[in-house]
Amino acid sequence: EGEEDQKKFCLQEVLDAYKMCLSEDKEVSLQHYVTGWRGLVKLLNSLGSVFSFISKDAVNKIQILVALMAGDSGSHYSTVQLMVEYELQNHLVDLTKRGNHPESGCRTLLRLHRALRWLQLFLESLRTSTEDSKTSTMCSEAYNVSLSQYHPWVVRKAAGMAFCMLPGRQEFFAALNVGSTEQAVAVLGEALPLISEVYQVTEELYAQRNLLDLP
Ligand code: 1Q0
Repeated sequence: EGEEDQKKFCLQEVLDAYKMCLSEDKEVSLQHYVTGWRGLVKLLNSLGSVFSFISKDAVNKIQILVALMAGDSGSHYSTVQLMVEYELQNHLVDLTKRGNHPESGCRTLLRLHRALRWLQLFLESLRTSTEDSKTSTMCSEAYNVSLSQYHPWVVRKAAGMAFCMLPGRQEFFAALNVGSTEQAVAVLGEALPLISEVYQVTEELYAQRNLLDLP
């Protein structure tokens, strides 16, 4: 394993990624979007191996996007806006049913985008939680009103079981590696508006282009 993989998760890194993700004219940088997810996956992995079925899927999607960025058409994948234009114009997206393009950038990013909504709700709940709040409850409540609607019963069941294995609030905040609980809450307060804006910009772009239901 490389040095990078062993480095401890740090919430500040994720925060920085989302800070750099949006340009002044609201272009979403794919590079920074991916960096944000890489950091979150690192955190998820540090919480235990019961979450690996989740992080494996996230890593798979990250790798699809990284390959597109590094590929021959990489110049069209610097921002989400350019990616959408390029893939639509060149008919590289399966729009109504799975076909020749099961791994388009558009449908792959949509899966992460939906997960970002879950993250937004979970972090907001964590930020405003009190000492006796349960992380597993906050996590599943966020999941139930967001990402779960896109998952079949068996995945929802597995996710529910994994949530029960989340560390308690105190330990969870410690895993964020930004100091005391109070400091972690402050960094979450800083991160949330950034994550929300990235989510909002992507949501509007996908809605305009009718891409919110890509198979
Ligand atoms: C802490 C627990 C994290 C729980 C994350 C909630 C997601 C649970 C969903 C589990 C499903 C994973 C199995 C695969 C599903 C795929 O079928 C599905 C659709 O893709 P496809 O190709 O079949 O159409 N994939 C997804 O929906 C993508 C799911 C990606 C989830 C990525 C979550 C990684 C992030 C973890 C951060 C945890 C720490 C949060 C606190 C951070 C504080 C800053």
